[in-house]
Amino acid sequence: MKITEAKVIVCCPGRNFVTLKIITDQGIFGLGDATLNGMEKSVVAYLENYCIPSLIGRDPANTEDIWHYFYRGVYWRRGAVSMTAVSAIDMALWDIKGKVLNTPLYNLIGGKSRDKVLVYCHANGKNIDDTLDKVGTEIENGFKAVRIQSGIPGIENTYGVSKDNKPYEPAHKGLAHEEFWDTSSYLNFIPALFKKVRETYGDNLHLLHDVHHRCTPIEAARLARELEPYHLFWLEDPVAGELQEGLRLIRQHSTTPIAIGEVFNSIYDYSTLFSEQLIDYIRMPVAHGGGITHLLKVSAMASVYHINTGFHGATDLSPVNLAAAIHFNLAVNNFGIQEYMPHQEIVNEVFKTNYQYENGFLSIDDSPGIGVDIDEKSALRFPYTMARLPVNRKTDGTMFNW
Ligand code: EZ4
Ligand code: CO
Repeated sequence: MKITEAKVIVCCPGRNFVTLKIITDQGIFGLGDATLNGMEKSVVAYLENYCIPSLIGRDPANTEDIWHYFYRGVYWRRGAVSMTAVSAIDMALWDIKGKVLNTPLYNLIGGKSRDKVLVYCHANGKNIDDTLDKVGTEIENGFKAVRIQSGIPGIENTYGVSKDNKPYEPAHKGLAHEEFWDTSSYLNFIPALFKKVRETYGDNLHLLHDVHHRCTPIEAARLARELEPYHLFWLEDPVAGELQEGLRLIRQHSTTPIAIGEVFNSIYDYSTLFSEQLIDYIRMPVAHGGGITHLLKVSAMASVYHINTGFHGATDLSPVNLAAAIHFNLAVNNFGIQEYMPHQEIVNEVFKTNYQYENGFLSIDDSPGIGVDIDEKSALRFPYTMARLPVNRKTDGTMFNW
């Protein structure tokens, strides 16, 4: 079997998605998610100008060799843009492999270790009362785990918290919004929020919180320690992860579990965090973390250090990524939790999905490969729209230095 064609499909059903479609001489094709929020066109250019010409003629079965060809073979390796492209190629090839062998992806990577995948949803409120209401709604929707974010007194805009109840979308149309951030207001507010949540809803709900890398290590250590009485499932991205040693400080002060790495893209971003057991969950999604081939290695290494998966699953990753993540999460032993925000209804006009949410869990049917399809004609109805993630400054105007 040979790869005869590959194309990149860009569409914007409510938000931008980039999809790689790899086609073979036997008519079987595979899909990979290549969406990188706010940087979509860079991945498109890399795939079209550099990767696709080198894919033509290769045997799609050789997922391991092709992964190394595009990772090591390019010389200028790693980085979010190139790793998103490598991930999309890898995903599409595993999709083809499953279709050729007529079996779902999870069967190719260990079979089912569980029948369904525990997910967490988002409760984003304007203030404490609004946030508490939103948590209540998600409990009614059956969720066993909720990520809680809230507008903060003294901060005009809080990342990802919409002022008008729009669907979750941290990116804004056009150029990047400039927002202001004040860490001391934030640190004073968050423990009080979680105290209220526990008082209102009790001890059984799993609670998560995302710091979006806005603390220094010592600030994060204070937050993690002050949140201890509320037994978080995890505290996410407490600090920027580039300085891996920075996580030592948080660990020395707190038993709050730590998740990190939605912006990471290779195992080398994690090596110190793993070997010193400085974190508890890995966040790289299939679409940015090197695809199935690389994440199998990352999660295997993580399991040696008692670290579990907790993949990024925001709506700015496409249904192809979510389906691939469900297969992966069904298979690996050290699955922890999967982030889940339902895509807007309009996304279903382009993507035909094979997964289902029920009562706090996601499951997937047994269609071969990843099992998601794209309606290319329908995709044409939703052209790319420029959008960027916001930029943060301190209240005195200094660029935030995380
Ligand atoms: O900032 O998906 O854990 N989830 C998150 C998300 C990410 C966006 C970036 O595109 O942090 O809100
Ligand atoms: Co996050």
